[in-house]
Amino acid sequence: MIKSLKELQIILERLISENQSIIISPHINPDVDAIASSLALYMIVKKMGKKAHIVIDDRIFKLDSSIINLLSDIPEEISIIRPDALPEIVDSKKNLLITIDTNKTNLVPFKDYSGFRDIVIIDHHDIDDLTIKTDYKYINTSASSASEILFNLLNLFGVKVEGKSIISKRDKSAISLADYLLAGIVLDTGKFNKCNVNAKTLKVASKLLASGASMEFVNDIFRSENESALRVHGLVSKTDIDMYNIAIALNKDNPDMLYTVVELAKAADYLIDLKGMDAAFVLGYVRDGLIGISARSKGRIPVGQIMSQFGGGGNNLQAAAKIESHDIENLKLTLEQAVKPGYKLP
Ligand SMILES: [Mn+2]
Repeated sequence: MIKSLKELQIILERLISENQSIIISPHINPDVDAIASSLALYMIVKKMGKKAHIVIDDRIFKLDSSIINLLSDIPEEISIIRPDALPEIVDSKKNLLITIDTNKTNLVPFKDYSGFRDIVIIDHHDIDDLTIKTDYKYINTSASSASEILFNLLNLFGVKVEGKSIISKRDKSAISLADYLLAGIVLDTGKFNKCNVNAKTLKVASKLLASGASMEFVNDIFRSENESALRVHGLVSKTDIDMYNIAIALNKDNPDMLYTVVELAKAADYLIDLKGMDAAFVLGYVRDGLIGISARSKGRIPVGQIMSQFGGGGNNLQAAAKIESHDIENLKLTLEQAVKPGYKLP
């Protein structure tokens, strides 16, 4: 475990210069915090005269439109790669992997780590059994976000965040690393509404604004999030409550519509909160031929067990599964059959 940011800086300096290929991996289905902190880390590697590659894994989940927009804004000189391109890059014996905004084996796009000489984790989430095995773990659970950690790390490395250095490819407007990092903090703190906000968070936000970060840029990102919210409402409005206190939702009017896993989960979260609801299941295509199910329960209906019958997992309050299928209506019928035997009236 790495105990301080200063120690992290020293380790990064050594490992970045010792290794040939440097791979930065945010969690799969990256959010704004993961992208912003990956970009910041990219700048640190660049400052050290090396080139890094940021791996974006969109194979399982369809990325949110706000993320697609953010990624398409990033200038070409910053190497964004998909996991398929990794074997070509990780070909020497000197490869460094830095995971950011995650520490879990199931949230990075690698099956094995034998190709990496060194692995560094930079994260604000707690460790558990799924944490990637490495001595180089910097975990700061009191930081609001990976963006907050990276802002402080940029300062240690002497990388400037002010100045509109990144020119958006889409609308040619000038944006800076400060814009991205502020957006990361705003996202992870629920617009400064969550308990993970403390004086240090606000200090970083204040410095980012002083460095020229634009609230307009941040608000723009959330506008596309609002579009996503409307899609979630659309799903919720098409819910069947055929069975007593069990909600099953899918988009019957437009069954082929693609959703992100986050959207399915948000719809399920909304439904389980309804009064008297015991379980909620939301079905939607996450890509062509792959249907996601997000399941929630108040405890009486073992959704974890039910989702494991579909090859998924989770616990008995929150669970999910992904099923290869082109027939969502039929999957709903199978799900109804699976739900019924587990249901006991109070
Ligand atoms: Mn985060």
